[in-house]
Amino acid sequence: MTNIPEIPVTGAPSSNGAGHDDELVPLAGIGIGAIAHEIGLTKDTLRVWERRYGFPTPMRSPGGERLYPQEQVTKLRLVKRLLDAGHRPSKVLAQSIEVLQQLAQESGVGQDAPDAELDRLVGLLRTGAYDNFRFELLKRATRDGLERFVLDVAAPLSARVGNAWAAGTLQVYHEHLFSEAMQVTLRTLLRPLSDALRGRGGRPRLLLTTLTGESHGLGILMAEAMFSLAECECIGLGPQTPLHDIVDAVSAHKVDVVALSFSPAMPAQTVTNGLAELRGLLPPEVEIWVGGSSPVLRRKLADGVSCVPGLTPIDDTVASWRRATVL
Ligand code: B12
Repeated sequence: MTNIPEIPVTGAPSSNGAGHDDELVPLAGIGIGAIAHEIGLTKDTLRVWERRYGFPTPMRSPGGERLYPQEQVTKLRLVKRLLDAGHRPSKVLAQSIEVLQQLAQESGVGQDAPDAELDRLVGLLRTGAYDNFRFELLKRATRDGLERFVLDVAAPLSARVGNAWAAGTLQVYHEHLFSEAMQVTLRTLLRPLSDALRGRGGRPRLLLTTLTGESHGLGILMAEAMFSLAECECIGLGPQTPLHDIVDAVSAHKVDVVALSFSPAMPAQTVTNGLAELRGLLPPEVEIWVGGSSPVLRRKLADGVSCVPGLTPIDDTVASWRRATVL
């Protein structure tokens, strides 16, 4: 969550309630760039909503910059999640936060399926028991195996941690600690498999990463685990690879498919522009497979870009590629 700085704002009521237009009164507010980044929207979208739907209603800094108070930030965060779940801006922006919370509850937004074991893991994170948290992840992963760990723990636990952050019961640093522990666990199990696959010529050969601006890297790591289990050769570059570096790596490693992950935090336009640009730079025979919970992926994508709708369809997607390709 962003810390909201105190910035002098003109035109706000003075402490005695009289209100002086020329008086500077410190009020807390967050700038449009920071809020757009935090919520995963463009600055233009925020301005359009303000004009079209009368919300948000930012204050102004002495220099005329928009400043959003905390309660509007909280409401905007909820609005974004409802839109990601398929609600329309015209139906949500004018509603009070109480109505939106009710709507979120009715549509299951931010709600976790009951699972006492996952709740216990989130509890360890919340109370700062990191050594125990890391140990429990590794124990579960070695006991259940890579596939079950990815599907039954890593994926639903990520969603739970995100929901807890959105509900204010975990902080951003908890998310960082969670990501670190999850990455270490996944890589520990994945490494011997990747080593054994190297040099076996398993096709398709995949390059896995996220585009610049998408810092969420767990989804693509989980996808790498599943592609490796499907006996594909995987080259994982980690998150945020610039487009030209992707193109260079594709040509150097004779890559068949570029696999990318998109979270809902990445603005829709950044996703579509990035995909269109990458498609134009790659040779046509190199496929682009995208996954992750960004709502943009549910829309029609550019030609030559396919959405893999989750981790379990990976086996079928790989099998179709193998059937369609003369190896
Ligand atoms: C850990 C985490 C972080 C870490 C990331 C560290 C790291 N190294 O990855 C840090 C702390 C940096 C972070 C930062 C932010 N985060 Co964050 N984060 C998360 C969290 C908990 C998990 C992230 C993740 O990797 N998810 C991706 C995977 C695991 O989930 P998925 O997209 O649903 O994908 C699934 C499948 O589709 C599949 N898949 C994914 N990719 C691919 C690709 C292919 C090819 C295939 C086949 C399949 C596949 O695997 C997943 C498993 O089911 C999520 C919660 C969540 N529900 O995801 C929030 C979440 C994504 N973050 C969120 C936000 C708002 C942010 C911030 C903007 C604010 C903040 N929390 O500080 C910043 C800024 C990030 C930015 N601008 O890029 C929101 C986004 C909400 C929205 N609607 O915009 C979420 C959803 C939390 C929430 N509930 O509100 N975050």
